[in-house]
Amino acid sequence: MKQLVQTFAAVLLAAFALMYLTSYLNASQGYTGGDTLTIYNWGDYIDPALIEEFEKETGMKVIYQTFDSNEAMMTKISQGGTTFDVAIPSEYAISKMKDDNLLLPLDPEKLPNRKYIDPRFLNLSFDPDNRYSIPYFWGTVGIIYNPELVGDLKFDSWNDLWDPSLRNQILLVDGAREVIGMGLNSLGYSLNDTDEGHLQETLAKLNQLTPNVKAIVGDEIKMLLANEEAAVGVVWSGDASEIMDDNDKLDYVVPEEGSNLWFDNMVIPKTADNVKGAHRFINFMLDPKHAAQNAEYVGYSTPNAEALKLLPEEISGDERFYPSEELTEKLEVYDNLGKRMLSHYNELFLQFKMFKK
Ligand code: SPD
Repeated sequence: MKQLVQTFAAVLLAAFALMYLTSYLNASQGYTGGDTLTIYNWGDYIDPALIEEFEKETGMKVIYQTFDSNEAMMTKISQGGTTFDVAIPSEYAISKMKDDNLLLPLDPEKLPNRKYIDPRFLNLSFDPDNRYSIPYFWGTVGIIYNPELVGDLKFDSWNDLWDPSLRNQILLVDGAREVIGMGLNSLGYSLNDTDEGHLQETLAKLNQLTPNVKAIVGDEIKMLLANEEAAVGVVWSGDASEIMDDNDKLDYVVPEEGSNLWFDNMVIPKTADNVKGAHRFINFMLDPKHAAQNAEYVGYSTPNAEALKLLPEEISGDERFYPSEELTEKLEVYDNLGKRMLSHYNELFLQFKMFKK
């Protein structure tokens, strides 16, 4: 009998140890169960207080992971093995993820707060009817600069970046589409150009920019520019707005040759485990109060019409970050160029980075 009790106790102990190990491994690898929700977002792209509020309101535990490019995010999701319940890709990535069958359709019944989104940001070509995606933030790519450090340059042209007076003064956002796109625009080409001659010409022109490029950086670009460690940056508009909050000497401009208009949207990847929780989170973020709080915290532009009304006029009325439809119509949205061409853009960007070293 004693031996039976001992065996039973040992089995029980082993079962508990296994349960503990499984839940530890699941959490560390992003696997989720019914009461956990794994979110995969860009770095610095949410007010952490909203995550806490969501957890309190729903009793769910949020596992939050970040990426720094659409390419890295798509690779991770397509490899499988890690479960993400909500992700926040940009438009061309959404189109590619749809093609690659990596997304689940959204259930509109579970997203009543979708009604607050400005119709201008719905039914866009990368996801007609918003079957798979709901707007999160939007913006442009442009130039932030310190007028005290750049002489007469106004950066109404991308070509101003090549001015010899800017030696070692420019920080570039670490994004293949952004840097190649800026090079293409500076030559008068579309930022979706796939002509090999134009792309090689762009690479050669970007290589000529290297004496002016101090560094190609991720989210730390904000701190470096706010601290005036460089005079100029090529950045996403929301980052510019956040930098200018810390240093109001700086200004942001979208050059006249054109630039990128982008949209980051919430999606539910195919590998989601907690689809109900994912809808709950998306609907929570669409609540105007939460969307306004988030926009104010991260500095990016909200597509939520009701949230916009809750923001201070100095934010919502700033045309640099809330440009009119008339202005945005002149900008280009990145197309899904297909797997081969997207890899080619990445290769060219890598060659530019190697040339810079
Ligand atoms: N730090 C958050 C950055 C998010 C920027 N998303 C812009 C994507 C443009 N393709």
